Amino acid sequence: MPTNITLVQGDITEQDVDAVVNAANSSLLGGGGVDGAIHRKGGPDILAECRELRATQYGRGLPTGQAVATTAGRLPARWVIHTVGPVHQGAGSDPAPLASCYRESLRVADRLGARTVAFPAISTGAYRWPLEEAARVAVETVRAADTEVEEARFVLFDQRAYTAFAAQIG
Ligand code: AR6
Repeated sequence: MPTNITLVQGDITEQDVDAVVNAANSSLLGGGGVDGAIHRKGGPDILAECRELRATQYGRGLPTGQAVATTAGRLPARWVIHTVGPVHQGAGSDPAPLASCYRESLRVADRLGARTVAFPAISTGAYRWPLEEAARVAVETVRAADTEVEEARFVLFDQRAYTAFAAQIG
């Protein structure tokens, strides 16, 4: 069954879903933006699990375009799926690693048995991906995904991002 795509403007840390996706960096050790908000609100258990993942599986960091899960600490969600978006390198930047973030996050969600998943607009903040293109890649990739996830909810922080995603949904 195709995933039902929904859009909300708001804060991803407040979403009552099975899993929230974190726009992390390859260190998995936190940062600003969504990453900072998730760790702040979710509490120290998430970081402890991230450190464990670094120690056991990702000594050199989580590669761009991949995804890995931890529990969600004090967030309403059950899991956080951490993925690393690509940094935009200017005109002609390859969108494939950005698409991979969405695809791999859904793959991890399927492995967990998550049926509702909230995504931020990956790479559109500190990593500077143009919003319109990032929205197109996000929506196309989730639409095309072969997944058991029933709802993929894009959670857009501001009106501009919401409008860009809404334009892609049609
Ligand atoms: N809920 C939903 N969306 C949010 C929230 C929130 N609480 N906070 C920010 N956004 P960014 P990136 C939006 O910078 O571009 C971090 O330092 C924000 O408006 O969080 O993938 C990591 O550690 C923007 O549209 O992620 C990495 O080093 C979108 O989320 C780096 O930033 C993504 O912005 C990753 O950069």
